[in-house]
Amino acid sequence: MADMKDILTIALSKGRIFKDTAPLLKAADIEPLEDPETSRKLIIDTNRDNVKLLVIRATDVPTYVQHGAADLGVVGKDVLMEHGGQDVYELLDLQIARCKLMVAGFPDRPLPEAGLKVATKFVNCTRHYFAQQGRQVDVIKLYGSMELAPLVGLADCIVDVVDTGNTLRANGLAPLEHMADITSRLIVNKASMKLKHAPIRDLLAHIQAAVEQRNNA
Ligand code: PRT
Ligand code: MG
Repeated sequence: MADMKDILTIALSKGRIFKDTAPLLKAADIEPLEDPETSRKLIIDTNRDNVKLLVIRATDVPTYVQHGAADLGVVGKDVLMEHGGQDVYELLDLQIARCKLMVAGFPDRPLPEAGLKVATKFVNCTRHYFAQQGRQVDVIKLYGSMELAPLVGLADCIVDVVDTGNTLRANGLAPLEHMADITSRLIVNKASMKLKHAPIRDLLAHIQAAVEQRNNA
């Protein structure tokens, strides 16, 4: 039985992040004993006595790591920026789940100079981006399907992550302004980094090697 102080918990979300993280974990000799995509378990044991996976919503990952409920996490930079990253260190850019944070709207309609209404789940990022440019905006918080907001007059534009742009196009929208390039990051709780330094360093070295090997392949 592994000593509790040597147990590492890694928080991550199902879907694209798990899919792209699994090969990196495997290269670090970490394999889940159950498939998180189909299992109803929220804590997944791995082949390693001292490593467990917490499978949670993408937006909750920084919160678990901030409070030390998970030692480590894998999270999109978009979600991390929106959270603020309190009490976590960003250890490594895993260069997975690549996308862009963008302002999007109607391709043929310029955005109003004043009274711009922006619908998004990224309210902090959005306020920061427009404030930096001295543009006044009304930010409308949504939890999903942002593309609908301009179509029904709820907002002039949206702020969302875009990959292929197919979802925007399918709704008659287009990217208008590029805010940030996004990839997923390995993050760690600041206290864990001190208390569990050796196993975290070891894990980091293996994952880093896996990222480099994949990039050179
Ligand atoms: O889905 P859920 O509400 O649980 O949470 P989530 O959407 O935050 O999680 P998830 O798993 O969908 O995304 C996790 C992370 O993947 C995000 O935080 C991003 O960093 C990253 N990522 C990469 C993306 C995309 N690509 C992406 N395309 N996240 C979301 N999308 C959305 C996009 O907004 C659009 O609605 O997927 C849809 C398809 O995109 P297009 O441009 O290819 O049409
Ligand atoms: Mg999603």
